[in-house]
Amino acid sequence: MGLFQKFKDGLFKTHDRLLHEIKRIVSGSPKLTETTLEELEHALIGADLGMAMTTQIVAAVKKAYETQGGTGLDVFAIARAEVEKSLGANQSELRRAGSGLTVVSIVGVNGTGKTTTSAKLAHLIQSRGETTLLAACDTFRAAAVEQLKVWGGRLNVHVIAGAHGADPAAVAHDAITAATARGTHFLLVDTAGRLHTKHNLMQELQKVHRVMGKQLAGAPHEVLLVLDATTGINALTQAREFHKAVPITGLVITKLDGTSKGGMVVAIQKELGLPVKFIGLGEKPDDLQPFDAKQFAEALFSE
Ligand SMILES: Nc1nc2c(ncn2[C@@H]2O[C@H](COP(=O)(O)OP(=O)(O)O)[C@@H](O)[C@H]2O)c(=O)[nH]1
Ligand SMILES: [Mg+2]
Repeated sequence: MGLFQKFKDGLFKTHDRLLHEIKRIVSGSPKLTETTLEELEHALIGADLGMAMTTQIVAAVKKAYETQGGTGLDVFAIARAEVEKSLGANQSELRRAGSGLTVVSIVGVNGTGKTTTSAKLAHLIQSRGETTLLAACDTFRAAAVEQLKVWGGRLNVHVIAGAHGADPAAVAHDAITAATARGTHFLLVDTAGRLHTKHNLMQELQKVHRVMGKQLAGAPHEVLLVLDATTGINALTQAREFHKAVPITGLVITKLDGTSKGGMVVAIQKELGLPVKFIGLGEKPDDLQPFDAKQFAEALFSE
């Protein structure tokens, strides 16, 4: 299956909503009135594209109508172009260490999809012919380590884990030692879910990162914040607070297949200025896809 089809299938709910609403609005009125523009605004905000992006699209539609009249009015093409322009150049490549092991830390609140994303990312890296190791640093819940081990078994990726309740920084340390000894390309560190409001838990995460950085210069080279798309634009607050406590280098937006508010990908990236590196479009190993602005815009606004 091609990338575009994957995006289209995964973004089905958001696309379906936008398609119906925009078609209804455009076909309802041959002329572009203030009412139609308001309805369009409403539809775009309803898909969580955010105020800034919505205003930009509506302004572009209005301008096209004023200069070219009804014939030049292709709302879908205009929205596609504006979203693509706004998301900018593709930055979805993982950061890498200059040489040797690259450490990727996967962080976020509970249930956003960190463990699943760690496993899917291991699968993606493997499919590109590189090696990975997983570190189970969610030591709070016994089930969390088990969950990662099940994934490791399925994907044939080794999982480094400590005892239940072990210090996650110690597990991370052991994992770097193991990955370095094996000459592994990527170490993916699955961390415990934590609320950005819990100061002690954020400190614990800072410690995990600090310990890794002492052991291996530059580690973690990439810190991916996992956000659940079904929480919509509310994820923005989460992201801002996390970013204050631990510098985030990229975003992963999961569960886009489960929401009609997939426009939040655009709003979040625009607001935070952090690149969306991967998107989760389902629960299977290859449902994590590198983000591609052009394909995303097309999947959202195809007719
Ligand atoms: N539909 C869908 N479900 C997902 C996606 N990513 C994760 N999940 C599900 O979300 C639930 C929580 O995921 P998990 O990785 O355990 O979250 P964690 O607590 O952040 O580690 C699991 O049931 C996953 O299968 C996605 O992209 N799409
Ligand atoms: Mg987990």
